[in-house]
Amino acid sequence: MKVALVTGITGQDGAYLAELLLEKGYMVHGIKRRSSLFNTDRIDHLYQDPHEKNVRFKLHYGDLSDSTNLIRIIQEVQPDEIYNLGAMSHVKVSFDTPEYTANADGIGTLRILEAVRILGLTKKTRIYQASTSELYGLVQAVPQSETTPFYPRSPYAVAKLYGYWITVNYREAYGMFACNGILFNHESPLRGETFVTRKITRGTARIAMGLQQKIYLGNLDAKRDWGHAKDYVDAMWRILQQDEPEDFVIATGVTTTVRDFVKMSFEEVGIELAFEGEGAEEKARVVRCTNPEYQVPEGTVVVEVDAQYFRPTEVELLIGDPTKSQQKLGWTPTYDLPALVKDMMQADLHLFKRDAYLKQGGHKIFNYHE
Ligand code: NDP
Ligand code: GDR
Repeated sequence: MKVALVTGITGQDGAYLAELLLEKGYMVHGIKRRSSLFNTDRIDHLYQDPHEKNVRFKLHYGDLSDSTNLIRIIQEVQPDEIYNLGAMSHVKVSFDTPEYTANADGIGTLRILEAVRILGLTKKTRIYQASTSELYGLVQAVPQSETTPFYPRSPYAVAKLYGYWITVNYREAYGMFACNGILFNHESPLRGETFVTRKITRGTARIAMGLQQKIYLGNLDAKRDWGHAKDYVDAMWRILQQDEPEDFVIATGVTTTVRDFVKMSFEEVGIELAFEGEGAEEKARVVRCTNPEYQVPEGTVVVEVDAQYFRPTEVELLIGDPTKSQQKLGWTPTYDLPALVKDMMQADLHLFKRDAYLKQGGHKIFNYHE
């Protein structure tokens, strides 16, 4: 049985990857952080009682900032494959926590590589590093491929740049099977609530159900190449099954503005929007609502730009060139953007039905939103 170790297993990608690896018959170990509340919502359905026989899913407490902990876990687990998905992954928040981000996302990657080397596992253990399209940052050329120069635009991207290069360096210096997946944005119903797509789909669902009045957003002109996380974790696995270690861009090759993502989400609940104003003054009003289930009056302002969400340095345009991954990995996405939006909207409508019932029953419904 192959053994995998996944850092960041409690995150969006960790959850989908763990599911995929279990389906493929792996023993899956994951590293979770200690937190004052349960933080395993996304993987609770995979939990197996350690008292049972033939358990194939096990969690270990740990942190990418703690070398000795990583060395101990890797020694105990002796993984065939490590997927290093753990990171402070929010670009805007990295401007507030730059040093921590560098430690977890940059040096954290080094700690994994070094642990494998120290333990003499360089020939046994294959390593996947979660690199990112944020490395491209300020546009140098489009579409962005494995050979496009990097120009990171945030503390997050600069930390990931270190992670990218230290992975390449350990591959070249020690002959390790260590690969970067340069993944463009990928989303899902499990996406963190403060990333823009999920903020929009959950906001749209809540507005349709009368639980929220407006969504406040930042730069609506930003363009992203959005895919579905389910497809992207399959690419991660394929990258580690190759004969030779290499880096791959994983993307759909289609780019869309945040504004158009907003329109598409509202269309899912039968609401047509019109945008007016520019920059920090931009708003969107309801033109018509054709779904009798939802009553949002014509003329209601449901989206407003709030400059607090602008980033000190922005990445305006991402569009990936997936040619290499299509040819060498045989990877093609199964979800296009309309299918992704539909999946996320259906999940959020389902989720917030519960809050709508509770509200009808007189319960107070709180919405913490950033
Ligand atoms: P999430 O933010 O959903 O998950 C991040 C995971 O990392 C969580 O499990 C989190 O734990 C964990 N984590 C955070 N800090 C540490 C730390 N110091 N030590 C150990 N674990 C830590 O991210 P995604 O699942 O979306 O992304 C997975 C990886 O892929 C990340 O590295 C991200 O930067 C990268 N990436 C993501 C893309 C995307 O579009 N989703 C695109 C390209 C790259 P907890 O649950 O406790 O917070
Ligand atoms: P990104 O994702 O920064 O691309 O990083 P995010 O969804 O945060 O932003 C995408 C674009 O939307 C604009 N935007 C807003 N973003 C957020 N979060 N909140 C808003 O209110 C808002 N309004 C507009 C942003 O300015 C940006 O241009 C994600 C993360 O998953 C990274 O970890 C990963 O590496 C990259 O994708 C690829």
